[in-house]
Amino acid sequence: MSLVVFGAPLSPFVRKVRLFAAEKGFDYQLENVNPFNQPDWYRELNPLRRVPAIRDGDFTLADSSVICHYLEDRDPQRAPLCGTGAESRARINWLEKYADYELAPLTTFTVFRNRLLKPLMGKVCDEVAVKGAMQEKLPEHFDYLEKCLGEQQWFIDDRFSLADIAIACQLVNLRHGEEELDAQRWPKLAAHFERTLTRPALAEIVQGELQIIAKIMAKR
Ligand SMILES: N[C@@H](CCC(=O)N[C@@H](CS)C(=O)NCC(=O)O)C(=O)O
Repeated sequence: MSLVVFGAPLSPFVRKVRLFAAEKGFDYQLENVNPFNQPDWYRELNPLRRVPAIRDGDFTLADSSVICHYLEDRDPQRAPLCGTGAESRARINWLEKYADYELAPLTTFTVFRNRLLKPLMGKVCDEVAVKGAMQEKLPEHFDYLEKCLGEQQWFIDDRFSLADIAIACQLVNLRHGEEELDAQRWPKLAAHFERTLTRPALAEIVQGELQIIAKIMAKR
């Protein structure tokens, strides 16, 4: 498989695809595309101009969820990450959507964007929005996820899946935005995050991201 992932490493959706590919054992190459300053050719890969997109041979595809499900369908037997059986698949899809559409607007598009991206673009961090996300909006989502996890190590059928990947990818952006999940209030979810971070593929990806952030900070 000659897989190319297009996107910026600090995007949680790009991270999701990279981690998914790595966990399935697919080699891939990351080609940097800045979501806020894209080359014209990128429109061919995604008319919505969002990252990530992939090229697999002659085939191109956009959207992290669509891409992950495509990679699963390419080789369903190899390290299955999207569940086996209708119920498991549906529950994994639900939590993936939950991460992408309920967590991301807060963890990534509010906390991470305000704390890291806006200052880089010469804009002012909206601390009121960050505090609102952390104190008023995210707690109900963390309560829900804490309950979903229960006594399991992994969200669905106690097997590592795309649900774990999607949720952890959002929490990485929260951490990049210098905020943390309160481990006293949500101990199971916090332990799940730490457990996911010890997976070699994610540890390597996050290490690379921290180096990028350190370089950006040094230039400021
Ligand atoms: N549903 C999409 C969301 C992708 C997304 O929003 N990516 C952001 C970067 S984190 C982006 O490209 N933003 C640029 C824009 O919206 O113009 C996916 O899962 O791939």
